[in-house]
Amino acid sequence: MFRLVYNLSITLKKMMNMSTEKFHVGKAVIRLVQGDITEQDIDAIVNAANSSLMGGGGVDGAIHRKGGPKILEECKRIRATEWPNGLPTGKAVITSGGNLKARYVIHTVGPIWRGGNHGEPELLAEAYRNSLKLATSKGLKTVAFPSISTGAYSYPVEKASRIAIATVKEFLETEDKLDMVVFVLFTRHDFEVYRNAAKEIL
Ligand code: AR6
Repeated sequence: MFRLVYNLSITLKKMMNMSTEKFHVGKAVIRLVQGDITEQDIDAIVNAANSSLMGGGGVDGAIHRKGGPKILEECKRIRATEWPNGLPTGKAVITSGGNLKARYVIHTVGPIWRGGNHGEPELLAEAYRNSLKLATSKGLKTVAFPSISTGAYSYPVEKASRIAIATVKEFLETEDKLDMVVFVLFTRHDFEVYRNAAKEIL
């Protein structure tokens, strides 16, 4: 009996982790998956970083932990050369993927939620747009995003998901160099929220 319940819970967990949804925009695909972005085998994953580029908690911490010290070294170089005062909100930079399966990490800074009247929607859209622009300028074809700003930066996920999906859609409509954009949502709840937004917008 214990074994049956145990096996059932493993199967259910696997099924939950396998949640995935696919949408088409032009010749590109937008895919939503529930999971861990550090496991993605893809050209580039996007890091929801902070201006320091020196790492932190959440997805940033997970990427640096799994990616190893090479990523931080490259971030330090970027700070020393391009952005001595830190990477401004909405901008993006790129490093290698270190020990990750992903070839590159694009680091961007989402806005901290301060009620919504401090330019947060436009800055969040900029973070997505500049990450995508950087990916295409490097000739990359596939990019995975986490839900930028909706963790430590407290952006309400219902609002953020609409901006994320609409911004990626707009980008793919005006530019046909990317094959696939994946949103990797860490929790079942976030996956459902993004799926609802995608069904409405795409
Ligand atoms: N894979 C996918 N998504 C993840 C993962 C993962 N491994 N880990 C967390 N998330 P956050 P922010 C989700 O806080 O709100 C950092 O300290 C998480 O559940 O990582 O942009 C930085 O250094 C949430 O849905 O990023 C900054 O200081 C989403 O990723 C600050 O947090 C974003 O949560 C940035 O805050």
